Amino acid sequence: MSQFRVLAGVLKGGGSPLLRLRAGGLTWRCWAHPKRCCSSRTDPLPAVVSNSSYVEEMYLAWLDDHKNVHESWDSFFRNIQASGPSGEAGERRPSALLQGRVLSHSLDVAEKVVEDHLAVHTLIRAYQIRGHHVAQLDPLGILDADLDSFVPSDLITTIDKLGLYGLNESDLDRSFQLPHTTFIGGQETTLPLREIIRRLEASYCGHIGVEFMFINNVNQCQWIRQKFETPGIMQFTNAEKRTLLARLIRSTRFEDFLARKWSSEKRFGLEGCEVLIPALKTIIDKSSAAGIDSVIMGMPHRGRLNVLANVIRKDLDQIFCQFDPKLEAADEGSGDVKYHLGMYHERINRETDKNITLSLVANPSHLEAVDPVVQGKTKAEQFYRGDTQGKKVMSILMHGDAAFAGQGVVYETFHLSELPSYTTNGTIHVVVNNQIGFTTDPRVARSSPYPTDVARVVNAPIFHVNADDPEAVMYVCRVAAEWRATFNKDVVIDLVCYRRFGHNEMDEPMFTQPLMYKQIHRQEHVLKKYSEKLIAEGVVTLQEFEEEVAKYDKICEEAYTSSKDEKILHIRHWLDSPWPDFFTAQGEPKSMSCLPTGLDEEVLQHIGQIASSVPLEDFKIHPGVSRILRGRADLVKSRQMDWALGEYIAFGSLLKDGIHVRLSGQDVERGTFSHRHHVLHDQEVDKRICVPMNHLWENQASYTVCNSSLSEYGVLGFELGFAMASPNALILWEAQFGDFHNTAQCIIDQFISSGQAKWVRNNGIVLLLPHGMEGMGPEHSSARPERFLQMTKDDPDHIPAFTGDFEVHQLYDCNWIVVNCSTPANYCHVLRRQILLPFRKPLIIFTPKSLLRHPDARSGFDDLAKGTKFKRLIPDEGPAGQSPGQVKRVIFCTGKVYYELAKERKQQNLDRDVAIIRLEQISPFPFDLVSEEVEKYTNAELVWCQEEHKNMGYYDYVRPRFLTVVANKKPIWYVGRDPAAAPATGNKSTHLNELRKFMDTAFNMSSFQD
Ligand SMILES: Cc1ncc(C[n+]2csc(CCOP(=O)(O)OP(=O)(O)O)c2C)c(N)n1
Ligand SMILES: [Mg+2]
Repeated sequence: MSQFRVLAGVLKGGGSPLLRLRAGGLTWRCWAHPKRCCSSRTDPLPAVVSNSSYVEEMYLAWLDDHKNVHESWDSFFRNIQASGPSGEAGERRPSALLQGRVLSHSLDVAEKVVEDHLAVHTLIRAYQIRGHHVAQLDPLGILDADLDSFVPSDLITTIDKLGLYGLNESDLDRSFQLPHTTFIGGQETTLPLREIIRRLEASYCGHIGVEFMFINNVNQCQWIRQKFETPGIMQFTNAEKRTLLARLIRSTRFEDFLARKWSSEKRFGLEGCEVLIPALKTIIDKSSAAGIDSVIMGMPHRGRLNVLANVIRKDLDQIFCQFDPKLEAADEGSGDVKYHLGMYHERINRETDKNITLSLVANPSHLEAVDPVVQGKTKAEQFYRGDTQGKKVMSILMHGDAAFAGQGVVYETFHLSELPSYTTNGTIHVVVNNQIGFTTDPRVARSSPYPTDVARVVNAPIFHVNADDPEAVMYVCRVAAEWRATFNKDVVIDLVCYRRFGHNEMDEPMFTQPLMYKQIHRQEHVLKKYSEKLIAEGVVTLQEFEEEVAKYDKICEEAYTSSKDEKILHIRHWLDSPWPDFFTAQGEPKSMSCLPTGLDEEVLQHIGQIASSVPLEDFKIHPGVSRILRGRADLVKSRQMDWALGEYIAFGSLLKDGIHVRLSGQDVERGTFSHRHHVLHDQEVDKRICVPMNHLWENQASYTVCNSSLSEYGVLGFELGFAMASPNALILWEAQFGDFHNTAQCIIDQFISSGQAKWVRNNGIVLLLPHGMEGMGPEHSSARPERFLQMTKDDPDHIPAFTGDFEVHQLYDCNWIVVNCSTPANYCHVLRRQILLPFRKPLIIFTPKSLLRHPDARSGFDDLAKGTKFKRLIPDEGPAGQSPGQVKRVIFCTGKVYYELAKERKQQNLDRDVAIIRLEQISPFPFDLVSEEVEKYTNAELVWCQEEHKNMGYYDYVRPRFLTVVANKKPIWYVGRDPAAAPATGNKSTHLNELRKFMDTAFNMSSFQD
């Protein structure tokens, strides 16, 4: 209140040119413009009244005729009059009296007027901030969308609430100047309090609850206020209303049709939120009008078939035939249930007459997992089309209320929305908020008032809307699309609705929500309510309505009849990301071979030279980085490479061939282990950077290397989505340490390992997982190879025929490739092979830590020379390999332990007795090469050695396959750490003891004798 007093004092004592007075968080800017003092009578009341003769002049003019002065002066004098002693009102007074009594009295009264104005402004602001809490959002009228029946005390729901503001009932008819932070006045600058409250109630407390005042940007707040406060702004033409009705008919009758034909099938119907279909169509229409020609969508189960049929316009017979249990699958793979499949469709948008491509990304049951995938795919499309502002390509994500509030990946995805290398320039989120999750009530399913509160972290406006008011829904969709087109930021539409049936059509909701469902049974269908409204308004006739219903029912019946002709189900027809030029017309690879992955010497030299230089002038790098670059230059001179250079050569050579390379993950720019340094930082100019990889060749593809947010689930999902968009890109995600991949387990299990089988789509994403037991403790050690290997689909008991290009055929048949390279050259080869293959498979690479700098873990340029290729297995090339007949023991291993074994063998002088063979590609298991090796060492015992614990690592995977190779005629002995619960010890000395112990076993030639 003290601030109010300050303002009154200023009013009495004259004003400064610019006064900023804060009242309850509200900022008033008052300009005491000198000109105003001698201005015309049509001038408005200045915020600071300081010149008594001016007031007098105005007062006298007003007494002559109230119309003589500006309406604000009119309001001012009326207020003074109303509050003055009775009998004086309207009396013309001599100037002295006016100055002596009326005016001084007026100025006293002005204090009250200002207080009242401030109060009214605070009231307006209260509605803007909290109006949504009392909006009528629940179509059932029994629940509170914000989980709280509390009515904010600063909203005028009863007359006595006026007291909070120092106002009373008699003030309701007083006019008040409106602040520039409201649009409720339309053309009016003042309104009676009664009207102010009425308009605020209409804007904020009707069927739309606008939550936006937390947004930090004033212009954005003003934009929203204008969209929801301007009187009469929510207008629809009759044509728009008819379109809305027609869309509601389709949405409703589609579900009715499915329910009639397949009453005992699960379809996760949309009943209770039929308005979702017209809502999406409005968003798409408006976005198409704004220039968007590609919309990528992700959604859960609820209403998915309806979206496919009525938004994407998948042929109805294709949808209906999915219900036929006799239909046989034509494609390889396991397929998926009908409400998970994706879709891609190009069509003309009827409202705008423009082409539009709509795709719905296939998803698993795991709710919200598809969110980052959709974002990645959208980003990729924007990137390849040069659509840097997202003016052509956009994403829409749909959510259930329980999942939106409960799943952490929603938060992770929101946090990508404003990051330069991850933003899709605004996503429109639509929540089907049926106020229940399976059988669980919201009050026990979330701690936030709304299911949408997560969106507040990125300053996304949230439009809550009663889904039984289709016009209100269309309006918020229109505004959301305009918001996205204007600000390129996320926005949320919260469709507050209900679920007419159980979680699925087989469920009984009365078991758990009896009262809610009693109300739902009484609830009139939205189509009925809206059609009656339009008929009453004369927008359509009953006959027209019935004809429209009959027309759509007929379309469904005809499609049903033709769906019976479908004998075979082509999952291929449900592809969300087709790559037409990459495959043949039948979707097959164009060849079944892979070119060698070696390179010309000049390419190696050129990349090596750029990798060890700073291609920008006057760019001062850190001395430590200088040292690293000098080291690289020395390596290049001696035609050698370390791990970082091998990677550089892989990326650089692919860029030369027009392949986009994108490396994303935590701290990937420098590299967790400070070995990479793909982004150089000027030590003297803040934020000046140089990415030498983008300075390799004139017409090269671009290289994106981006430090990500600290998320695995969200970021890996995003990169998987990015990799979906094009086969001509190498997309890599690197975990900080390999074990952190498990917070993205859902993406790995549900999309990467099984995606092709379920959705017949290829994906060539590469996972770089730092792995190795180096005494760093239980975390930071194991990337859990056992898990990836357990999920491979190659048969341990069956050796495929060694025909054709065995390597390529085996890769074609697998669900993913798992490698652990021991040399930089092989790492480079496998990355290049990933692109040179005629199909795409996910590639899991266990990458080293200490090997990054290990002097033995180097390759010569010759290992990458023209004609060379990836070695799936590296045989023993030393004395043992040269005289295999003499060898007593063959140790097979993979990765870093090779160097420890080789060192130990040398120390124990066993170079002739023990062969060490490296399995570089673990899965698919190189049966052909392993067989060759086993046959070569006829007299040797076979050992698998790993540094991981026995119940981890590779042993469980390789053991049955080795036994298959030797037809169970020989054992394959285990050497490594004992079984354990934790992947590694936290004690350095225990770690070394364990290593010593298994090294002793590996080279004790009597270890396996009875
Ligand atoms: C990650 C995950 N956990 C659990 C489930 C099992 N489940 C399927 S639907 C559902 C309720 C979803 O509620 P909501 O998000 O509100 O969507 P609605 O079904 O109400 O449309 C649950 C828990 C799932 N599919 N995914
Ligand atoms: Mg729900």
